[in-house]
Amino acid sequence: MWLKEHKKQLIISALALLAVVAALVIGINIGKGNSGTNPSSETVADSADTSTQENKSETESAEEVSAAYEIRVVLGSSWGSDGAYGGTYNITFINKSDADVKEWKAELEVPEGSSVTDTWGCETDIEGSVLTVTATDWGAAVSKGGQIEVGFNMNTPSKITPEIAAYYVDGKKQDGTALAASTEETTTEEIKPEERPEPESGTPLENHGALQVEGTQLVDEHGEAYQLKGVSTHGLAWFPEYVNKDAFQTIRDDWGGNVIRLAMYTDESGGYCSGGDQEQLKTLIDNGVNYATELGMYVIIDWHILHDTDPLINQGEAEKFFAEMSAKYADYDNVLYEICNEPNGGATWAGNVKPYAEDIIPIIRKNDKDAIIIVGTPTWSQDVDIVADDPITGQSNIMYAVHFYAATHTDNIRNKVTYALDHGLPVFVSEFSLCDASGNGANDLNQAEKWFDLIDSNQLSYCSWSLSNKAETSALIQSGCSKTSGWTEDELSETGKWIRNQIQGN
Ligand code: IDC
Repeated sequence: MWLKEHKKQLIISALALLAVVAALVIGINIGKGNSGTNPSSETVADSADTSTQENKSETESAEEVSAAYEIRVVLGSSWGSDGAYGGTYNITFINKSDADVKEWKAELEVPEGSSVTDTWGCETDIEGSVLTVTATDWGAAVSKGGQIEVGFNMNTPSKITPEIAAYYVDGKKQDGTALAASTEETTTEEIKPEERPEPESGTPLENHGALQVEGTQLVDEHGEAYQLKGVSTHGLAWFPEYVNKDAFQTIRDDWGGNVIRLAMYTDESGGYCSGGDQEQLKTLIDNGVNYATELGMYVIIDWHILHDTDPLINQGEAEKFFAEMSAKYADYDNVLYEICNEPNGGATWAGNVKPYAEDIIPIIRKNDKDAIIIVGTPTWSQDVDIVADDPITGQSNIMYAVHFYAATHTDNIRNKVTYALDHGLPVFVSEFSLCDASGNGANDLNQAEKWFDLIDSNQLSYCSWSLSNKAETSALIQSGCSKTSGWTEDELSETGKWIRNQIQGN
């Protein structure tokens, strides 16, 4: 009885919360874009279509009012008090047209005196009360039917939900004025019924020992092809609570995973080279390595460059860090090093990443002769084809990172992987998710299946982003769930359920 009442209250609270979230969402829909009217994408929210319907004039046919683009701003977390508010704002751009978009920007109304402190996937500029947000890097191009979410943190004199005054797609101002509230959509594809795999007796490490690279294949101590399958943490500084032994054990015993990637941002807020507490971060790594070791799992120490674009920028710190890590874990057969998560921006293979790797690898090798070292590749670890034409020579047990976000990265990146493998380059999918490159937006499970065909047919190793309950699609745990281990299936996000199923081999 109590439970029933309690459940009812929970449902009421959840509904109230939803209403608040919906109220905080401001969107703008365009009646007719400049590039077609066919909203054929499965990734587009139904709620957006409903709002378009509401705003159509009676004489327009359904086809004519189909939105070509949708753009909306969501205020995520906010903090501060009277006179000084701070908030995280995410802007989702949905391309419902039948043509790819190369660039887009939005003008938002903000109170005078506002300032942006941090951005992802965009650049910002404030003049008076107009904040211009220009999508850049991974945020700029949105293929037809796709969507992207970029964002920024902003301080404002008062708490606001900014309105979009105007926006531009490929240089053309869009003339939409219809306002619509919409909520984040979720894809409701049926998840295959779970079937537990035959549990391995003994731990992964006991059974497979020190790993090596043979040709393009990761192999175990018996020379048998071996696939590492597991999850990446979110930024260690942001979600330290998931570095706990029970969490890793859940991944091992319930999910069937054998690897955990410890992602340590270098340049984001709280990053190792951007004011983060280095000792605390190293303690988290040490705890993570020890829990993994006690559980007989493999563990990747990830130098998570991202905002810093070029690994050369923090190379001095990286040298000290990897000297220390490799000395500490020299005798651990289960530790892998990932030396630069995602070079991007102007960082090229020949000019930046390769020279960096050629400096860092010998530093690790001085202490640890044979650990697997994963080298990031240019364009957010996508250009394995370029690397395949000019790999690092004279070293063994080197692999190269390829990362994908299934709703953004499709055939062209898979083709790069195939090219790389065909040219003898060992590839490791050290980070991926099913949604778009922002880590958010709708999952594209069709594309994810295609990726897994490629992964499994080549026995590629992989880690899914991210072991956290952040309110974003790529988080594996439901955002309402605060448990840090022992999650039931219901406590996993759509992504979490799908990945668990995948790792389990169903
Ligand atoms: C994202 C996180 C998000 C965080 C952001 C910070 O999901 O919560 O605010 O980083 O910049 C990557 C990166 C990875 C990104 C992820 C999603 O390696 O750090 O995490 N992504 O954007 N490459 C492609 C996508």
